[in-house]
Amino acid sequence: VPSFLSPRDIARAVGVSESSVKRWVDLGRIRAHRTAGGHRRVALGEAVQFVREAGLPLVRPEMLGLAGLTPSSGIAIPADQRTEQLLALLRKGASAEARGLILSWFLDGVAIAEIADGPLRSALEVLGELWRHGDEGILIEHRATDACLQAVHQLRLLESPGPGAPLAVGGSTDVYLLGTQVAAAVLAEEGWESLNLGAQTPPRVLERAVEELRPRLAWLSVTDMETAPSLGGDGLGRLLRTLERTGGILIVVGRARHRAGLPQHPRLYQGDIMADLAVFARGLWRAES
Ligand code: B12
Repeated sequence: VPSFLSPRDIARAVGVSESSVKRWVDLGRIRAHRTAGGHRRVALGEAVQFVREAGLPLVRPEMLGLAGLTPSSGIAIPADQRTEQLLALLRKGASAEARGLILSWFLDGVAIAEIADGPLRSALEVLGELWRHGDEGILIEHRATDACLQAVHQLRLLESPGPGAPLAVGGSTDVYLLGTQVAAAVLAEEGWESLNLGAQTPPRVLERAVEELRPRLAWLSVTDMETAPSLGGDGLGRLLRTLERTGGILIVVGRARHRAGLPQHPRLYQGDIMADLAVFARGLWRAES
């Protein structure tokens, strides 16, 4: 995938004339720079953002490196049908189609947090019951998780934070990868630079990152009920003291966070869903800039 596109590439992708795209660039509707030779060049992330905001259908998604996308029908899919659609694809192992579907919602302008809190979470909740039914169920669940991880990774890459973006660092305290990966993508969508330390990140490792990188925001995703109680101990206390010193804030979210015995602390925020993180990150950045 090229990281910079010409007006012609974009014109082909959305099925309009090259001169229209050039005009939009010149009007500032699409952010671009000029090459030494004076040609307009648009970063992939800017092009994608433009497509999302303008509500243009992608007639040739492969021009933006988004092959496999479910072609947009031009009719927005009702939110309550998204879970069923995604579930059907994940169940039968149609991973590329599932990824394309998620991407098409994103390009239709649905926020990453809304995708994650809605269909992604709901579909996995259904599939999460299957492990009780033996290996076939476990296979379906694992395959679905892989498809979702890939989709979220792609969304994250499409959101490139600009210069001067504030930094956020986080991870998951257990084996669960999706929550922390979604958090990184949501933050990228809100204009943050994000560093995802991934699964099995204990508070002391996050503290190390805070010490070194001084992020304004740190996050922890807590999903496993068994290991959650060990979170609220010494390591967390030290992490919070370090954040006090560096001026950062910690947000702890995940289905098992209430098991973690978290203390009341001015540097500690708790939430339940990705939308909480999006709102919080937006507020924090505004407050400081
Ligand atoms: C995928 C999955 C796995 C995968 C994880 C793969 C991976 N590397 O990530 C694997 C196969 C490893 C796994 C293993 C197990 N799992 Co499992 N798993 C799931 C499943 C299907 C999906 C979880 C997921 O990623 N969801 C997608 C994310 C995006 O949604 P979410 O986790 O709900 O998070 C939302 C919020 O909490 C919040 N959030 C989460 N983190 C963060 C972070 C931030 C910063 C923010 C703002 C928000 C936020 O936003 C999200 C979107 O709304 C769930 C089903 C379910 N109901 O959740 C079971 C589930 C969690 N697993 C369960 C079980 C029982 C297990 C096993 C014990 C089963 C087994 N014998 O295999 C093992 C134990 C693993 C361990 N040591 O902890 C149970 C837990 C029951 C309980 N007591 O809590 C569940 C609920 C399934 C079920 N119905 O029984 N699992």
